[in-house]
Amino acid sequence: MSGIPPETIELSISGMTCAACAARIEKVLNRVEGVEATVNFATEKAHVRYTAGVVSVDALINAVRKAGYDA
Ligand code: 9UX
Repeated sequence: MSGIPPETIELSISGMTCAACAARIEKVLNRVEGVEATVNFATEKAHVRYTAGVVSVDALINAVRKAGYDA
């Protein structure tokens, strides 16, 4: 695909209490259109590659919040 190059952002995640939490957040973020995310439980960071204009940082944060965590 041509077009807008992806942006990357590092989100600080709070509220994860076990490693499966990280997997859950990863799933939630990756379900968002235009997003590729990995979540590190140990560092409490989400590394997110997204297409600006398709998805906003607010939308990423809201997805994390809706899943019961904070970013
Ligand atoms: Mo672990 Mo996280 O049992 O929502 S998955 S605490």
